[in-house]
Amino acid sequence: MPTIIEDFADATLNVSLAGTWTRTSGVYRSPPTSHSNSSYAYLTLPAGALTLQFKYSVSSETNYDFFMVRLGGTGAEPVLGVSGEIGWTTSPVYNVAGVSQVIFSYEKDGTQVAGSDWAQIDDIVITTPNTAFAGWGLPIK
Ligand SMILES: [Ca+2]
Ligand SMILES: [Ca+2]
Repeated sequence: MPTIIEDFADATLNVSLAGTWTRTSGVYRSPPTSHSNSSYAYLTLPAGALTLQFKYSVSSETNYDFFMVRLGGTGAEPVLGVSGEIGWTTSPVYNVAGVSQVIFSYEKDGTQVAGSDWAQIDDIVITTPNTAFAGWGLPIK
């Protein structure tokens, strides 16, 4: 199955990302974020995307400043919400059929920071349909 991989090793991205996170030291990282604020990275999936997987790490105030992932719009329930000191971890494989946007966020409460005070993602893997397959739709003889 065709895959799109983004390792953030250089400035040319294979995926469509917007928001305030930036490519830093070969990863994609939340910017300095003040108390009671959030920072976002918006990943627009290619049409027909099937699955999404990525790596993440977090260094934040445990139970108060969170890395969150939502499949869909800002109102979608998070599929991942973690805090504290989390070394590089590979996410589950998420089914993103029918999803056009994935939102990564770093969301902070009103006081205190801990650790590096950031969330990071890397090694995004998106699978897409085999576009080379064009058998269906041919006239039956
Ligand atoms: Ca990387
Ligand atoms: Ca905090």
